[in-house]
Amino acid sequence: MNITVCFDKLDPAPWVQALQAALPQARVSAWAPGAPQSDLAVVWAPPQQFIDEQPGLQALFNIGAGVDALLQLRLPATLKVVRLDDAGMSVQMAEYVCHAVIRHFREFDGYDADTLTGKWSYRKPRSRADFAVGVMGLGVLGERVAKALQAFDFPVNGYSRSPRQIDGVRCFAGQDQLSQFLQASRILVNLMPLTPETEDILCRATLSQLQRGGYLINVARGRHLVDEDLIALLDEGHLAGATLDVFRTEPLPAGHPFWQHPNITVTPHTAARTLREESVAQIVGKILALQRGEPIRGVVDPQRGY
Ligand code: NDP
Ligand code: OXD
Repeated sequence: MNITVCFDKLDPAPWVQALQAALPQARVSAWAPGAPQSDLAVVWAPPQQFIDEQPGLQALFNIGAGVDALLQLRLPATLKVVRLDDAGMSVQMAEYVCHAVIRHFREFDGYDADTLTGKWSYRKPRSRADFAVGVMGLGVLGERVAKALQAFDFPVNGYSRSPRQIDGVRCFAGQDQLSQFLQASRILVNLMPLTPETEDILCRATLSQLQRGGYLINVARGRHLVDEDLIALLDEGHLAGATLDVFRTEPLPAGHPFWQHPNITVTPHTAARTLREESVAQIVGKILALQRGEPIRGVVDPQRGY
């Protein structure tokens, strides 16, 4: 079995080494133009040339949860695309989102500002009941986030494409229930995949339905958000702030208004990092399962786009 590794802007060497150590019977190598044919590939945002030069591939293992970059390529219809299924990302995502929610709810930005001027000043306790959190996307990451928020007693709403049931979460599904979901939420967490259906979904029409003083946490993809609409709603006072981890262009260009906006916190696409050890273990487990003819989790449905 030949396995090739093809990454955009990431050194493949440690992955080649780790995969080779876990699969001594296979031949693992980093892809370069003109490389020999492989059976399987481990990829992150590979170029179209890679796909075109490797028509014998049976499966692509994506080293992230989101496959939007991959599905923009022309892929053979028979090629199986497999995404990471948690692999240590859900706990990181839960940490990130809970941190952002609690920082906003408890007004820690205000205390940070007071520290700078040596001011000792309490803020009035706020009621959790007034800060319902809506989690858009109840998949591997969204469900973990919803449960983590519940542990802090926030009211949690959830939104997905198909109906879901999660204990203690008020679940909404499908476009027909989107307005109800938004109107029931004050803090919105986006954890949907980027697909033609979800592109630009965080826009004036949706964000303005959040309760007044709303707060956005976008940890999915930058192309979900219409940047100008967010800025306008913040400046008009309908939204109180936003924590953004993902952007239309990454790195976020110098001079982009998000950098300077007083109510926006920017992080560099780091909410849930791919962990090499966990990811290699998961991918190797799936390769061996496929060899035994067993079903695996995380196979992408190209029609749904995730
Ligand atoms: P999953 O595929 O497990 O979950 C996706 C969820 O979104 C599902 O609940 C799905 O609904 C829902 N969904 C999809 N399309 C729609 C739609 N049109 N309307 C409503 N709901 C929809 O994905 P993960 O939880 O593993 O990952 C989610 C995303 O997080 C990734 O695609 C990626 O973009 C992002 N991500 C960001 C990271 C970061 O560091 N910032 C790190 C890792 C991932 P249903 O349940 O009905 O299928
Ligand atoms: C992912 C990401 O999709 O890191 O895994 O964004």
